[in-house]
Amino acid sequence: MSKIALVYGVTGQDGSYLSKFLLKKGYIVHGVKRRSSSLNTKRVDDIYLDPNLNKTKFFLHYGDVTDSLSVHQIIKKVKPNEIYNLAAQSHVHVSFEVPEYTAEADALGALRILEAIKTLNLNKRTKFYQAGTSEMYGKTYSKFQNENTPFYPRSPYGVAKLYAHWITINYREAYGIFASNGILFNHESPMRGGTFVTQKIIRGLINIKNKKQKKLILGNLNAKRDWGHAKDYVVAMWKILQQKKPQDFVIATGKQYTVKYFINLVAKNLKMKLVWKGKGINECAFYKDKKIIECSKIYLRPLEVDSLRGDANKARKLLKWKPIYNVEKLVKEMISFEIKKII
Ligand code: NAP
Ligand code: F7E
Repeated sequence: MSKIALVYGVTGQDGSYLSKFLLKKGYIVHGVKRRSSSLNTKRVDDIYLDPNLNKTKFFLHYGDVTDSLSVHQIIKKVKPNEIYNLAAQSHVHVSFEVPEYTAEADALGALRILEAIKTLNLNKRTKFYQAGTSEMYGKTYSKFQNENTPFYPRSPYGVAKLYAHWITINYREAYGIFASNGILFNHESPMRGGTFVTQKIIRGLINIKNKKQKKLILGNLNAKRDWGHAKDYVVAMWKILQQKKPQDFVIATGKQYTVKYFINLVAKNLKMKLVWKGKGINECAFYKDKKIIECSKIYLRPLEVDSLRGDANKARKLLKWKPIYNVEKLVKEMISFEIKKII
């Protein structure tokens, strides 16, 4: 009998990779999408077939994690063996603008799913994965962050995710639900949304090279991040739910680069020679004597997370997980995908 998975956030970057991974493993996959006036399913269009006309193992349901009734009804109907809660307002900067909504979706969303598992008496049937984040570490004092590092979130997003982290542990301990947190560091891919810094840099520099854009305006170039590939990270999500006992894992590459390093890497791959001038908010880059990169306060956050670097030794040992992609391979794949879109 095929296992049944329910993926909240199926239309997002990770939701699309995870659904494809689970289908390959033989799962029946149900995904929850939000009703939207414009199409929001492009990342999963290649695996969707109308179930009225075709035999399929991939189903979509309308729902929202801010709506308890829909959460309850979908879980009651699907009775999944595994739920992956990837649904979130996932943009850190945006969370300063919509803090209440971010808390509704990112904090209480997890609670609503856990409460549905409990009230529907699915405690023994349904395992729960919570998409935690390195943003919960926020203001870091140690070089590496692992499962024992104290949390100090620096954004409404990080704070909301920390509630979801603890409510997951709480329902595991109080009700015996197999509920686990993945604490994932930044992961990117060709499916990454265009407002996250990696995709913004890649699309921006390709457009500038092709004379379709004049300038790329960014914020803090000195922030350090541990960037992996979403394709590697969804494997870890699945492995976390296949463990004998529910527990929490850091998933990261252990390598760290600045935003400026990432820009230079993309430029090198595009054979664009950049000349940097200035410091701080006045830092800028020239290409063929034209100023093409500038910094603006618009993209600075009220608080920044300066440095993140994960220690995923627990995952290496217990999950036998390690990333296949490094940052160079990730950048090459993202660039090649964008270039193919243009041709
Ligand atoms: P993403 O591309 O922004 O996808 C988020 C998904 O959540 C989308 O499908 C979105 O739907 C859905 N969603 C948003 N609000 C919702 C709501 N109220 N009800 C139901 N669905 C809702 O994010 P991602 O990069 O795939 O990340 C997946 C999860 O991992 C998120 O929870 C994120 O916070 C977390 N995370 C991400 C990273 C990373 O570096 N990527 C690292 C750590 C943790 P629409 O398509 O309709 O917007
Ligand atoms: O920013 C700096 C920015 O928005 C990375 C989410 O998936 O990972 C992601 O959150 C860094 C920050 O990702 C721009 O200030 C400079 O220091 O790509 P980002 P994030 O904030 O790290 C975590 C783990 C998650 O959980 C989140 O869901 O880049 N930066 N200039 C900029 N960032 C953006 N977006 N845009 C700029 O112009």
